[in-house]
Amino acid sequence: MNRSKTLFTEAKEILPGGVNSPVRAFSRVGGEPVYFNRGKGAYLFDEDGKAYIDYIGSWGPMIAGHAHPEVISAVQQAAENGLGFGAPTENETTLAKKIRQHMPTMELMRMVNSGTEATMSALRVARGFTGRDKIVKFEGCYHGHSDGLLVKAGSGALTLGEPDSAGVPLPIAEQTLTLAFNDIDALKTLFSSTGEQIAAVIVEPVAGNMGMVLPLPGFLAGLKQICEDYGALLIFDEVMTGFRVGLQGAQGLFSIQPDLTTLGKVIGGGLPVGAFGGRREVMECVAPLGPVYQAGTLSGNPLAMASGIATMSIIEQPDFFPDLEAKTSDFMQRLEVLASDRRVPLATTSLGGMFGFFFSNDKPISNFTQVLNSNTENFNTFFHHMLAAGVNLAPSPFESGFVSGAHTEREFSATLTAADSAFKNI
Ligand code: KE4
Repeated sequence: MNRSKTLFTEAKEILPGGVNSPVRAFSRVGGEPVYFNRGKGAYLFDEDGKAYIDYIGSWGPMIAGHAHPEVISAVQQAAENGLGFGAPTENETTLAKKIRQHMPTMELMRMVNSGTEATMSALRVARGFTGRDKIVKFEGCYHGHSDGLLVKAGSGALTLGEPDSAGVPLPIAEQTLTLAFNDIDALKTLFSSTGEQIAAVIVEPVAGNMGMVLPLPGFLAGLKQICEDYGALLIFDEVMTGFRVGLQGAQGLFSIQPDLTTLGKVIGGGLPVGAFGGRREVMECVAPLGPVYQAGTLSGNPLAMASGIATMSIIEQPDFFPDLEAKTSDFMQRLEVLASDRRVPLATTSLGGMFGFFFSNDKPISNFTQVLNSNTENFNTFFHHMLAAGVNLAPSPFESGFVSGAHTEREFSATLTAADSAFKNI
């Protein structure tokens, strides 16, 4: 009995590709998605009752583990008081204060409902504050699906951007310039010719959407300096890394103070929350204080705030991140040893509760070109072997993996046993 197959066939008749977000359709890895109907701790359970050790965690939010009792209880209590009032509530301030306690660069911030809304709004604020139109992003970094960010490099890195999706008007794409991640010289060259027109540089401080790629030493500091030199704003898109790579995010790990930060995922604990914020003088541009308009019916929703506050309270426990960092790093090191013993080239990375791996001889992988040269066929073979063994990995080589507070040695050793068997098939 494969109830997932039946459900997917039914879904494809009414949802594009049968999904509400493309990566879930298994287009990168082939085959068909598994339908889950329950999660608990480190596990998801499919429609036929099969258990999977989960390393997607709803793409990052489930850092406390699925259905954590404290999070569920907080959401239940909030729900009993109603689902939304369309008016300010105390918990919006409470969550904002929790965020700022760990990310003091977010002096003023606004809640939204997704990472896309957060980055789209941050770009508008940067343009409104600087009066400039151009934006710089990096190849392989993903910042959600707003028009100005679905852009790829033009024919030459210094030329105007081209749409990376149908439906994005060329004039909008041309305002976004795309460079190679970790190439600070290319950024200096671009700014020397165009710097006065650039409103902001947006970057995933640790790239998580081309697989996981760390910044090279000096890259982030170089971004910060160049932005300062030319009066552009530095936007850290920490939708994925925020409260995932550490309690202070990537900005704390790398001691960089961005002008604006965008957040999502963990701060909602699984419910729809995003946030953008930063320097007070910049954020005072935002309506109703200033001329940059931004709004949202469900922004600051009581259930989402309750879920975010409960999740933050769990990860603020003194031993949460030291334990998460240690077990995730140990997991990746053991995976790399197993691959090496089986003569399978594998490069792994981890920071906090975030990890990535590439089937590649390159070590480290530091840019999108190297990512594209990794062996995606090996990834697909590995992915399907692991899924059959009850291990749920991201269905794409260009994603990252996530460990929760609920993952224990029991899960890691079962995962590594399955991985060793998979490596024998590669
Ligand atoms: P959302 O609009 O999906 O909440 O956030 C967009 C976003 C912005 N910035 C970064 C760094 C992100 O990683 C994301 C979304 N991440 C993807 C995972 N690669 C979400 C999964 C999906 O698209 O279904």
